[in-house]
Amino acid sequence: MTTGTVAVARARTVLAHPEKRVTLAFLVTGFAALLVGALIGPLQALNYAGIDVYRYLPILASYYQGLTLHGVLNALVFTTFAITGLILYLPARELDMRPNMALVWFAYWLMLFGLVMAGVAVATNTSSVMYTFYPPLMGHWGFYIGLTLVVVGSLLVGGHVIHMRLMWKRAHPELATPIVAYMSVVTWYLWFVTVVGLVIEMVFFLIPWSLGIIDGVDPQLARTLFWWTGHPIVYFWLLPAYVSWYGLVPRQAGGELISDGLTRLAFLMFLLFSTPVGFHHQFTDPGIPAAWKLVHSLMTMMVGVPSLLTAFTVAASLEIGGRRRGGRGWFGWIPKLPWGDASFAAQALAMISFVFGGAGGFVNAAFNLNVVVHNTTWIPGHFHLTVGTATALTFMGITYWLVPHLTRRPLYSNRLALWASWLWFTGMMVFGLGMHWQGLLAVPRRAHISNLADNLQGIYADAAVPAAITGISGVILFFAVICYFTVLFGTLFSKRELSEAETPQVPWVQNVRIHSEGVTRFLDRISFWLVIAVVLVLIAYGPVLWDMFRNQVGIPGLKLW
Ligand code: HAS
Ligand code: CU
Repeated sequence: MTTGTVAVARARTVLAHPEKRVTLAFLVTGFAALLVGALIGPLQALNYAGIDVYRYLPILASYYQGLTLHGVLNALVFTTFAITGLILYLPARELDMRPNMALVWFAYWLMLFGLVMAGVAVATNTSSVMYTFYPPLMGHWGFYIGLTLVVVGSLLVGGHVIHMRLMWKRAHPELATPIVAYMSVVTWYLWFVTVVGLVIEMVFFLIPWSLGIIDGVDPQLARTLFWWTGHPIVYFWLLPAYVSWYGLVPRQAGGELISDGLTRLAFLMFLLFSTPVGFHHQFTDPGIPAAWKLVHSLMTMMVGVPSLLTAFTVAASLEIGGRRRGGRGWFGWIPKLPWGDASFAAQALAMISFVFGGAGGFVNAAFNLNVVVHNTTWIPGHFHLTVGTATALTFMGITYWLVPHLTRRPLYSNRLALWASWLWFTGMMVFGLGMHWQGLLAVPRRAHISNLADNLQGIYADAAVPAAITGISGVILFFAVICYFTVLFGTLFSKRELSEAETPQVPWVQNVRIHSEGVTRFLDRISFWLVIAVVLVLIAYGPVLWDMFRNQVGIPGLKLW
């Protein structure tokens, strides 16, 4: 094909699929945030090896400013932007519907505006409150309003995707929602139930407080509202990765979806059990009756079940692929998987990391074991295997086919992409080892450990080995970041254009339409399940929050930096 015909073909696909551009905008913004956030990561790891790089870095005022930027950009901004793009694009394509572009672009600009506001607030060291922004630490109002706008923008897109699915159902009442759209829509419903706590916290407490309209905020109430959102948000990060693990990766591996019904059931279980569990972040908080903490602890075990289901079904779907490629024996199918394909390898490695991240989660969730690990480096160890690898590495793996698909540019280098994926996986596993281990030796999280006061010097000397391991992981991860972003930008700025035939297509695992009957029909009534989810939240949070609302003790803001 000549350059001219390629350009014409390209213009045609852009016209036919205007959602490609906006998806790319969401992805690139999210990954740009990750680039900045992830480059700060090695500094955190080196801190835990006793090396204080902050001393030599004039652009960051403190360890805590660096940690805030790291957590906000990676865990809040990267995830929300990338997810919004991903689970807008996939269901729109699967349902073959055009999103309302004006609305979606408006949401994008609103989110970008919010990101700039919050980013400026943190960058100017007015809001070193970390990504949990617990009062009485008080940030700048721009920080709270900015983050709220990011959430509002994502809700606009989520509401629109839900609306698209309803329109599709109206046009096809006899069919069940196709599987990827189903998973995406349930994830958006989950996000709506999830954000209620945070929105109340922001709108009624933190924003008026930071603007000086109210004098104080009750830290306990604010923490409780925060964790209403703060736990299920982790499934908002995880489920888009599951969309890929269930709906796309098996195809990339030559396998198939094990069970359509089980997949839908797993997602509904997340919708039901993700939110009424937030007290597992507050086991050590006073003011919450132990009985309610126990209820949340048990509910947490329930929300582990759909992930356990996923481990078996996704592994089985890959096993089919490995056996079709000639794998024999119990484990012989594993080396036969397409490990040479960077997109597959990244996501398979992400799955493996999640086995360890998930197992640690059950330790955290156990009422009594939590006391050992809470507020130690064990916790960042846990969440770098979950959101930092299961989610982030999966999203990286997705970009290896999605960015060429959206832009018609060839992947910069599959080989370098493989390096990036393995380095990320190795770095995070090593980091996980070092941090979990240090946590068991009671090293606190979020501590500027490389700059201890004189009377505390040597207090963590028994953690020297895991501390060194943690430091090494930071160096590995630095190289992973360089490799990954070379691939991403190399792809985006490539001069070569792919022909239509060369451009990767969405690897749908199941391209058939299923009739809405029997159990499938029951599972497809998502709004019915939503009502049950809301009732469970009201039961789990109602009495405690009611009590807290009536007994508020407002505390003025503190700035410790
Ligand atoms: Fe967690 C704290 C409990 C999952 C993220 N978690 C955190 C924090 C974050 C976080 C960010 O109960 C810190 C918040 C803060 O700053 O304070 N977590 C759990 C439990 C699960 C869990 C029970 N967490 C996640 C996920 C996250 C995440 C997912 C992000 C994406 N977590 C806790 C608790 C705390 C906590 C307490 C508070 C601790 C404290 O004291 O502060 C479960 O959902 C985990 C279930 C997972 C599994 C694993 C299934 C494995 C799969 C892989 C399959 C592998 C295959 C391999 C197929 C059961 C699905 C195939 C083979 C090949 C060869 C390719
Ligand atoms: Cu949690």
